[in-house]
Amino acid sequence: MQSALAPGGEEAGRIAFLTWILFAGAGAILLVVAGSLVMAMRGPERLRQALGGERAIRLGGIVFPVVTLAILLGCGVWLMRESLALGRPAALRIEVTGERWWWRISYPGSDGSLLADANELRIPVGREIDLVLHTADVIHSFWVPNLGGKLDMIPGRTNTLRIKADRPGIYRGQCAEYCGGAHALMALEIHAVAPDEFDAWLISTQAPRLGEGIARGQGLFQAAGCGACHGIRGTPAAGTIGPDLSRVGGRRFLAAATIPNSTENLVRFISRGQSVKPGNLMPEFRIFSDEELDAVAAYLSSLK
Ligand code: HEC
Ligand SMILES: [Cu+2]
Repeated sequence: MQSALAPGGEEAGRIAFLTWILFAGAGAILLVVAGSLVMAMRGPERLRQALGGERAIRLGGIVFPVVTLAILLGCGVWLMRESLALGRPAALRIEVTGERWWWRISYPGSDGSLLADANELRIPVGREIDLVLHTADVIHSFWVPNLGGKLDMIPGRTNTLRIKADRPGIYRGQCAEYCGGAHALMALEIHAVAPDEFDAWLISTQAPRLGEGIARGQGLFQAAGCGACHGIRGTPAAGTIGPDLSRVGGRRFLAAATIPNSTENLVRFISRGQSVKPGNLMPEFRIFSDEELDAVAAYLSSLK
């Protein structure tokens, strides 16, 4: 469930708290205003005069909003100070770059290298993480409501969002700034897993496992030129234009959480991707026979 009212971490909890304060405060003010309106029309003469006087307008129309909004602003900045990651950086920093229309992810490898991945962000539960947000093209906005606030990815700028998941789970997010044709199909998932599981995963991702019986699919992938845009660690495919596919077989969804991951859907995306995700920047590959498509899909599914 993608909802800012079901927090899965402290940061999101603070935002939900602020939201409830706003709801309650706005509700109370609405009641008072509606009550005053009725009194101003139907109330006793003295009350009507008081409500229509200049003093009521100065107090209710200027002093009250200025004071309340100032308190709310202070409250918001205070509650949000952690997520702005202004102090010391978190131990784990993961780079997320908005692309039309998918998410590029780079984890820090143990040897200082960057490990490329895409569309499914894995984080350890209970640890603070700084998401270092960039964009490769236009303005995107990173928003995973159950884990934290929304932060724009602005050309030429780096914004840092601090998040922490309190319990394991899958949290869905969505690009929250219109970024062109396939914007609505630019979602992502954050998988919060136990810290040891995360560490093991990060080590294993350095040299992803290549499945067996996939030589034909791998050969076709190479020959068709997929490697010009896609990288797969441990193979000659080293493209960086499209999502890294080193672990594509292990993702729950394809094409930025557009369709569930399956060999069938891999075939669909490769051969008729424009009908799956209209306007996406990967050309459709109609050169393959059905048998060849199956082989390429089997190869990609094996990359976990
Ligand atoms: C011109 C560059 C380019 C070429 C060549 C290319 N792709 Fe892509 N590919 C992309 C882009 C860009 C995306 C992201 C599309 C989106 O989600 O908006 C993508 C997405 C994908 C995805 C989904 C990845 C994910 O994380 O869900 C798969 C699978 C894929 N391509 C396979 C292939 C295969 C197989 C070939 C060769 C037959 C190929 N691509 C050739 C650019 C390319
Ligand atoms: Cu967008």
